[in-house]
Amino acid sequence: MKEPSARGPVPPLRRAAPWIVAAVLLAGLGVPAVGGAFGHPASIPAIGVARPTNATTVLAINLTDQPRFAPSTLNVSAGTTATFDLVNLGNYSHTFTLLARPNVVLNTSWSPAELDRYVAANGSLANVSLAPGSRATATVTFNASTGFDVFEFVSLVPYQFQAGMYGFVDITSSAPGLLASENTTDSYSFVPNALVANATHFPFNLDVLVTNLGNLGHTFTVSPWTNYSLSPANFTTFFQAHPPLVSVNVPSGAGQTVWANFTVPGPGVYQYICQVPGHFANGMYGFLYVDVAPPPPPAAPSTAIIQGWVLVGSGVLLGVGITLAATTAYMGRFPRPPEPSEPSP
Ligand SMILES: [Cu+2]
Repeated sequence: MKEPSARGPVPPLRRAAPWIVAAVLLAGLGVPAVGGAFGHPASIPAIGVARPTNATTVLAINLTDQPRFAPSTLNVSAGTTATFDLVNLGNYSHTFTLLARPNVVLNTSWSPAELDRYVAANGSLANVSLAPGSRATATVTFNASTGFDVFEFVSLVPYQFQAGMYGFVDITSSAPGLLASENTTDSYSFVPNALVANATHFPFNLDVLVTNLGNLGHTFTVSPWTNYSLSPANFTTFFQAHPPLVSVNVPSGAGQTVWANFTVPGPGVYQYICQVPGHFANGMYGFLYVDVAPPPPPAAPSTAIIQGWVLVGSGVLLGVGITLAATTAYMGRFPRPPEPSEPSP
């Protein structure tokens, strides 16, 4: 076996070379750690809260001596401020008296006194008297919680209600009740990935304005089931069996928007996903919390560029590296090599 000493003593720096390389590698791990490359904080999910719509509408009603309201049935979207534009076409006075209590149909066999007592006891949303030929307006806000309610209106002039002068305002489901905003990104995420909608009546209408912050096309697809987590592997077959509450295509291109208008049948947690292949699997989903408290908001992100554990870890790595480098530069390597047995010839 050839003795190493046969080639003469190895220079100390050459003997130390592997240790120096190892030390540089360790120090190299520490430098990017200090820079935060391994401690990059995840994006913080925000929570979007649905708010009532603020639409306004004008509804024209004629009051006649037949006596009738024309039309006698009106549709108003929940969340709408409605202005009733009232015109008395007749030669008698009439009133437009919109009852405060929803979903009550008054009995036309009541006497005028009984009708007056009911209105006095239960209140009205509007109560306007119109002299013959006059015109007046009444403005009433039907907030989001009135979705699917029906309000009756009557004339309180004696015996007009009993003769058929009444009608109904239907608060419809076909138009906005609550509004929310959602965004899509090219990093396969919904921002926010939690929406909160609080309602007192069900079902109610929720309109979500989805804006594309990136360039990729997406879908906004809401599961019909509550408290059920979809799987990237089975959502296609799931939606074939259980159609989503809504599924809209979010057009590609930054700034593109689309409305997702749908009816929420009841409280619970609804998952929404992007159906574009691969997007859901990459984390493109969120949850709609309906009358359910969302999870507590995440802790505020640290404003420190370098977090404590990153500093400690990188400090240890740098220390080990510096110690090894200094030791090998001074001593060569461990253990010390055997002394040469004999001088070279
Ligand atoms: Cu997508």
